[in-house]
Amino acid sequence: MPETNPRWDIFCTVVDNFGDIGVTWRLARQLVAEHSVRVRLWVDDLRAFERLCPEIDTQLAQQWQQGVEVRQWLVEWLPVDAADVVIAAFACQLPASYMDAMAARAQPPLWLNLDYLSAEDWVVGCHGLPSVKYRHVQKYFFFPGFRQDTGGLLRERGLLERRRKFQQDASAQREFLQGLGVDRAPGSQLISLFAYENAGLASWFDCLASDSTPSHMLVPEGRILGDVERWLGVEGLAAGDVHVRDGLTVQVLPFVRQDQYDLLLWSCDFNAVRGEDSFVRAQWAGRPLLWHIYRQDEDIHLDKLEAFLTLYTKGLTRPASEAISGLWRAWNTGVTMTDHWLATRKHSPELQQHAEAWCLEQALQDDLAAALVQFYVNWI
Ligand code: TRH
Repeated sequence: MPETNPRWDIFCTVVDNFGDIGVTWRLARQLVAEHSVRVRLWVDDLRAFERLCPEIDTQLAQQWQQGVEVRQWLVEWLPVDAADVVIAAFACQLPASYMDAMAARAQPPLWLNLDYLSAEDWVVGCHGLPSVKYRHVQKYFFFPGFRQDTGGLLRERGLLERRRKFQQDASAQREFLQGLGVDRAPGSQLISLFAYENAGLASWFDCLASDSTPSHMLVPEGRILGDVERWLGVEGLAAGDVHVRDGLTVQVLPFVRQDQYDLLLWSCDFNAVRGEDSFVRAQWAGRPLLWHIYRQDEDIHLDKLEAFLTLYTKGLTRPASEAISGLWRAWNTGVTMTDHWLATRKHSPELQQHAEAWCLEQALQDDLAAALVQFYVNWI
């Protein structure tokens, strides 16, 4: 990569879970691959990173992965020059001496706070606004989002074409699933389940078990396994375990690398996802989804949920809209899922069509990496 290409620094603190590193790693790769910029990704927890990208060597202070320079963000910060563009992901606090390095540059860098994803109305008004200043270096808000006048969503070039090709290729799907040890029973619906602890799980699983259409539930190892164990009446579930209860087969999968997770979502008829990154990826899968939103104090996450539902359900018939909204609300408040799941099943052809239409509509927006690059071009 020519030395003249702009240099970007992306800072990521892993607060909990995988969303912080999931988003920044995806963004860093895309900036390098599609915009020829040089990216250093500073991460304070390489073990979380390793789960998404097993090639990561957690011992190294500096390494290159897929064209991205990955740097361990150590507590003892060693001075470095500041880059042309500096992204603090999710309001993380930059090291003090790095801020001094930003201020010491002849041409100050573009300093951005990459915010959390929300469909709320106020995001449009705040996207791109100046935030705080450090000496003469101005910081700006950069909001991802679902509407024009936001920063858009992460979407790699050619993603939807790759997805469509895979979904039309039964043998590629079979091969991928077999690689995970999954043998889909003919006529069964395939569901992926990635969620936080959830009291609504038992009622959903009861419903699936008693359905005349068999279901095959794929559960990557993670926080939901405790609820799955309680429902099955077993302990110590691990990747590879398969349990059948009437019409429901429950299979535990290993936590797959990030690029494989897309293939899992593309293979399933219905995806339960959580947080931020898996939520967006499930939308690009073009299949109906169930979102377990990240919980926040004073239930403000429920406002975010409603804001998204308002956008997402536009264009659905009223019964289908009520079915999917009811299901999402139940899942996020831990109440019984039974009636909502039955209603969702009833409207499944319409919800399927809608998922594809929503995906195409969202893909009309500039993707987040392109929007960031454009923001920089406009700023210089
Ligand atoms: O892990 P999360 O719950 O992350 C959350 C959210 O980002 C939330 O908004 C934030 O506040 C909190 O972290 C701190 O869910 P998310 O965002 O979906 O991230 C999961 C990542 O893990 C995503 O990049 C997909 C990836 N993944 C795999 O790579 N393999 C897997 O098998 C699975 C299930 C997920």
